Amino acid sequence: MQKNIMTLERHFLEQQRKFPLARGEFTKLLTEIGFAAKVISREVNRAGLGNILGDAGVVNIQGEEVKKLDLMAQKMLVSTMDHLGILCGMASEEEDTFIEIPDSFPTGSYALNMDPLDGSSNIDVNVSIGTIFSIHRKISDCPRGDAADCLQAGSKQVAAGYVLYGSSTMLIYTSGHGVYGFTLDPCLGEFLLSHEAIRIPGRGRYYSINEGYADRWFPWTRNYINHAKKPPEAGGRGMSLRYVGSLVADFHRNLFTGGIFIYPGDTRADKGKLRLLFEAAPLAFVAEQAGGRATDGRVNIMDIQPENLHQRTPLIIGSADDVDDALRFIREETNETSHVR
Ligand code: AHM
Ligand code: MG
Repeated sequence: MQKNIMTLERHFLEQQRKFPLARGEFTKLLTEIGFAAKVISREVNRAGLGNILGDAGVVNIQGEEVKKLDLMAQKMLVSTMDHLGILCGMASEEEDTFIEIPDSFPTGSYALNMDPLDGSSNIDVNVSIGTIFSIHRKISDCPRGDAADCLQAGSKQVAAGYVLYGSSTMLIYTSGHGVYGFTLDPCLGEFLLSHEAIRIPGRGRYYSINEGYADRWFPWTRNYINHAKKPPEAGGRGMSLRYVGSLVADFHRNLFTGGIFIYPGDTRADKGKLRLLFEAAPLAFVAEQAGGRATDGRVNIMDIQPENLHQRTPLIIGSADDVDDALRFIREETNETSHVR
């Protein structure tokens, strides 16, 4: 029998005792995210049996087809979080503007940013997808919150993490005191602590990038990737390629095995595709807390002050030494040109 079973809720309560500034509402907030994740996990697991695969028939602010499961996850998170009296509002990859708390519910002192279901292209084909979340303290003077509460730099996050719906469902989070991982026990229906003080190796075996876009890459990307895959005897790093196409899954693998994930700016989109608030900043917080790094090629992701909710950013994230290698190639190029972003 498994010893010392540590549920998500018990873990948060114990953390709350260790860090006296933590308040009960923060524990409640994270526990409720865990609850929403369990419901989303159940729906994702049985998606092929119900009528919930496929497009929802709408296009989001990014101009992308929204899937039925995207909408289900968005509704589940909003309806789980909006009535707690802990949030002053939310922002989501699936919603154009700041999500207000309905007048009938009290508001609180935190704001939630989320990508309800990341990895849209994999939703209908039973490949790993995820939910990404990030929590900030309310900073606006507006009694019921406004977009400024969600528009904060990554360094101001009080907690962030993701849920991976993979061969098992895992919740990984940090509140600035290390990175913890929980695995969903499908029989108990509870997230149980399975990984403590997660550290990303300083260097990794894998590089993750969409090589299908190589024709649009700036030279530094091509030069770095050539270096990453060239065998050590030829002066390279001899790394292998792994690319799922779900950021959460690619990041999660590299977190444990070491490696680097790159979604660069290129000649078609100089800021790439990924969103600063909903994808890059939360994972940057996790990466840094695990001893890794995250940059847009010029500055740390955590230091970027967002200007709009759906702002995109190039993302280079993973093992510290691998990210430093990539930065070296960027610096070599920026000495000659200035189109890194
Ligand atoms: P999504 O939020 O619409 O799912 O888009 C984000 C996803 C990431 O999970 C993944 O890293 C990336 O898009 C893959 O994009 P591409 O197919 O261009 O490689
Ligand atoms: Mg996404």
